[in-house]
Amino acid sequence: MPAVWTSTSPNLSLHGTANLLPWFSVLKLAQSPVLIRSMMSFFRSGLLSFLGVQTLFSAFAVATDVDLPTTRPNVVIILADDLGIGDTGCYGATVLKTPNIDSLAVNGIRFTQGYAASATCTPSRYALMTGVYPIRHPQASILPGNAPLIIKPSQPTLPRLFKDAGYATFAVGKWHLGLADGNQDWNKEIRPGLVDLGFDHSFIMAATNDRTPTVYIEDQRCVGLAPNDPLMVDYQKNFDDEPTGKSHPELLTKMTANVGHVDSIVNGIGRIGFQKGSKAAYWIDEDMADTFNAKALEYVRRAVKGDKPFFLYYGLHQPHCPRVPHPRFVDSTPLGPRGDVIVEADWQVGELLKLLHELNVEEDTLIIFTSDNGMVLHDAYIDRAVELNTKAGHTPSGILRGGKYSRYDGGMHVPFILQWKGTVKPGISDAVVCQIDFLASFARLTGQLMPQNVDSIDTLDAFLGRSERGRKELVLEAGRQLSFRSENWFLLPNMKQGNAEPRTELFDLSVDPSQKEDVAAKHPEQVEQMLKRLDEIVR
Ligand SMILES: [Ca+2]
Repeated sequence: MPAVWTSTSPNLSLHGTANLLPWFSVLKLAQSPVLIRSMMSFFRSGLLSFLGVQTLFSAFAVATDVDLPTTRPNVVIILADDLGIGDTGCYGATVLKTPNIDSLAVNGIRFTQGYAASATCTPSRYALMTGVYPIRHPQASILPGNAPLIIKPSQPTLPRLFKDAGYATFAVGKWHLGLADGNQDWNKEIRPGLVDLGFDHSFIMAATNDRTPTVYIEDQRCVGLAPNDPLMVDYQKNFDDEPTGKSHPELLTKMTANVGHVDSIVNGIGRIGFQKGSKAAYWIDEDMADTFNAKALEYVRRAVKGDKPFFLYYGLHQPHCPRVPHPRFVDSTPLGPRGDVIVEADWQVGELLKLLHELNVEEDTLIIFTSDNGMVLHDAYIDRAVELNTKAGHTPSGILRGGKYSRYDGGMHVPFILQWKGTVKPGISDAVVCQIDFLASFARLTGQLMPQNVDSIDTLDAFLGRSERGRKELVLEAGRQLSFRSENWFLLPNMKQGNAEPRTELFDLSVDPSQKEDVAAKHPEQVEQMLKRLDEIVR
């Protein structure tokens, strides 16, 4: 790694305020032979006369790279919802076939130590989009569908970064970071929305597929509403005479739940939250994969025709519940609906890859496939996931302990693959990488200034397979409770189990990746040092 990056390594400060490379550091570090060579090369390139001061400033960061291509790649982030590390063939699944996701691993880098920042949707996505630990935001918890947007338009965001770098920016699929101010009239323009965070265009669901409003939202407006039958959403009380899962269980014709999900009924399935009006606009779960994919492919076609690189954020809705595949994927696995929707998601990935190939932009496109948190089998709806997975011997968390909602490693340790054909050499990396670092890493890749006041750090070299050194320290979260990984140590402060006194657990992942043996009592100094460091980071 060039000295200029180690000397200012934000690894040393996860608060991230030191992420910006100041002028004096540039001058001081210009003594580095690597930087001097890079600067000479840059000056010789003759580009300098075309660039303003700010671009020159950014260029110093870029100039530290030895081999990065001069053109900026398209960037696609595909984020599955609740997909475990053991749910894809390339990470060891045998019952479940995911040839398209596996092809990304064959042609790219498969990370064995890849992380979401949290074990649940909203906080995980907050970290990915903003580069800030979700524990710093009081509302970064699983949000209702009518929650206000929890990202400030003034914050650095991933789409804003790409937009500032001259990209066309698109979002498709699951959002779940809130919209507008919390008092939204869903029949009017929804602002602030994704356009205010840097997305040129978007086609999303507001929250999750088990929450109202169950309509698609395109460019800040709900799709297909009837002007004379306004859409209304409420998370406190029902609307008069509207059937609910509780009052009319006979209308739950497709799926029932044994925990909650008994408010408004849509497509024979109970949801969380009440809604009324514009029923023709409600989504049909079976068609959701086709709908999102059509839009994602349309955006890619449109972008490739233009003269800008593009950034596509694609939030897959699978395998989050309710799991309702299109009929052509039903019974495609022995795992029931959960397995079938993963095969459906893999098909979506395949269609996107096919289009990039057809458009001859594969080598111009950096693709990341990952998941927003670990796996969950039974998540309220009754779809036999536990029974069928056990019977087939499928282990969606692989060898990891825990899954969605859990502070153990399986809560946030997820599939994580990066493909950039022609530039990134295929392989397997054990570097610790996290979605929170997309912001700083892509800032460097696209020659932008490092964002300030974020926890995101530049791990671009690890993402591109040029270094086995990823994050030294990573704060993780589940339900506002923290876990802390430092090198191969994994700390869980104040674990509470049953009526026992809370205690701190410590695991050594280098010898115990399944977190079977708590070694806190054996290593009190390590515990103390990590508790102190964690406090320094998040205080
Ligand atoms: Ca999720």
